[in-house]
Amino acid sequence: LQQRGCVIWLTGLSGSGKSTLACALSQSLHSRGKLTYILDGDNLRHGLNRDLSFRAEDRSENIRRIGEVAKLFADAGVICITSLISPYQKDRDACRALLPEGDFIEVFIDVPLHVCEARDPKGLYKLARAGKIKGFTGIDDPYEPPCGCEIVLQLKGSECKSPKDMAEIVISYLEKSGHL
Ligand code: GGZ
Repeated sequence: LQQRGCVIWLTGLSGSGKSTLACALSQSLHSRGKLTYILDGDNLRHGLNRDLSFRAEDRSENIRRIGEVAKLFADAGVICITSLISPYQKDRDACRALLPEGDFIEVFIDVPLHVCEARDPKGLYKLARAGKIKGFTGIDDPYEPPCGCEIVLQLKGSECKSPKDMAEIVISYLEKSGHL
């Protein structure tokens, strides 16, 4: 196997497009013959992490476990893409510390709350505003934007970059960092 594994850690609000970017990125890497695996917070909460709530301690534990699993994939030479809100800097830093220098690539999907809320793909923001979901990230629970992350993906004017465009930015980074 001639592939150097790494972790591409996507962080951002609910509805910012993490899962969509993870899929676009994975497809693009597959077409280059790379092995990838997506660890999606929302999916893993139905299995591995089904005992965890959205309290701060449980979010930290969710992130810790997924960070450990991501490290195993990277050790095996896979490009592991994680897709979790991961709202706390200290939790993201702890996952970074598990990997060799340069192999943890933190990507902030910097979509403002009002845009995520307007998208509201699952209607969760509406429920949170109505007080039917308590402790929803961005509404009544914190999100700490990364400082010093490897890549920031922002809105271009009023338009969002397409998932494909965003995937290309990450791919260019991986080329420069020697992962491709
Ligand atoms: C945030 C919540 C909450 C609360 C349910 N706060 O957009 P989604 O729906 O599909 O993704 C969100 C997902 C967040 O899980 P993570 O494992 O990524 O979160 S964390 O990293 O903070 O542990 C959202 C849904 O679960 N969801 N309740 N209260 N998001």
